[in-house]
Amino acid sequence: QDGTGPVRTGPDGAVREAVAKGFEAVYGTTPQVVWQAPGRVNVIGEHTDYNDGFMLPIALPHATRLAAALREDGVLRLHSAQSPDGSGITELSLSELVPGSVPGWAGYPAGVVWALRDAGHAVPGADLYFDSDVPVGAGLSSSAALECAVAAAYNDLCGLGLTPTRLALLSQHAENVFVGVPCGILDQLASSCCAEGAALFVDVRSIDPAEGRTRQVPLDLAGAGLVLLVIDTQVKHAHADGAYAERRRGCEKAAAILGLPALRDLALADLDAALDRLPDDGLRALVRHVVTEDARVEQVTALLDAGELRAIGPLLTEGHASMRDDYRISCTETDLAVDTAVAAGALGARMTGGGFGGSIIALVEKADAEAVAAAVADAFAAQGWTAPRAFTAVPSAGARRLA
Ligand code: GAF
Repeated sequence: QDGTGPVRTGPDGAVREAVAKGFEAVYGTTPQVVWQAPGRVNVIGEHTDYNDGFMLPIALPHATRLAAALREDGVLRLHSAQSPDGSGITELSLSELVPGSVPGWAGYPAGVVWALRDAGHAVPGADLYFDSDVPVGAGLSSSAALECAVAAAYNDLCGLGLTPTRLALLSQHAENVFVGVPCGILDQLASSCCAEGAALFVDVRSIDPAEGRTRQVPLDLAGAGLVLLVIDTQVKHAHADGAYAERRRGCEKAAAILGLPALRDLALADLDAALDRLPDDGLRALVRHVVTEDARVEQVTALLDAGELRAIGPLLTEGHASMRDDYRISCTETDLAVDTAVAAGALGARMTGGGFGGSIIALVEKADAEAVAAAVADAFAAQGWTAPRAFTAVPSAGARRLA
């Protein structure tokens, strides 16, 4: 069932040692610390983050591991065990780090070092060695895992005393400004702040957990006899980045027309009246998705709080229909995966992440998990498409140091 490659489930000490060995092989010295930051799936609440709304992600066991040692010469060196060029080391001068200056995957870790310095933390250079099993391009937040691992390791090494929430914000700033991707805060909060055995309810207007709004919601799937399947369609459509930015602009335009700070400020009860005030069907559909999606996050969270895990299924499937019909970010492959999973007995299913491919999640009875994954695999084979990869999402911890 697990087709995504090895999830390092060994004891922390063994994983730490393996990653430290990789560091030593590349840099010839020993690392000071080893950290890891996970990928995520979002249970519900898609494209709500940049509308100041709600979402409910869990962290995956899949993570980016980072072995790190500080340097005193103003140089940042980066190496990834997954780098296509094998043994290459990217060497950067801290004084030359400016937004847009570092192409490819190295822009994410370099961006975090830039963001820390931009925020007034005079952090030094470092040797960084990455080894990740978060599938890339699968909508599972491999970029956020990279960023949050760097932020957490620097926080530790430099004694910055920053909270996981603050580290998530710095990571998002790196992605927005240094890399130039206009993402919201969902992925970085999930990677930094999730807890084992729980989903993270996020209210973007109040992300400091001390305020009591953003909080851990216990999610014992196994105890309830359930499995949350992740099925990676292995498809990523090329226009995704432009389409994301376009929808974000559409939401901001609609909020401005309605005289609201953000679409989060539109109550579900006022939705129909607000739709009448918008000039076209395109904007109406965006607003309908965001407002109903925020409501779904609140409903799913209430059901989880009440221990009614099976009852969230239909809300997941409704969320998919809303992404497909109103937000128009689904695609043939994710639609077929969702429809097939539901027809094969899933309690509910939806695409997760930014859209235009990537992964779906399906909530299934434990006894049905293999049959549902097989049904989706068969449906893809019948179309002549690349085989999807399925695995079980176990709610895991956010960024942590491996001792
Ligand atoms: C991507 C973005 F990075 C997130 O901020 C979020 O908007 C998500 O798409 C959609 O919910 O993962």
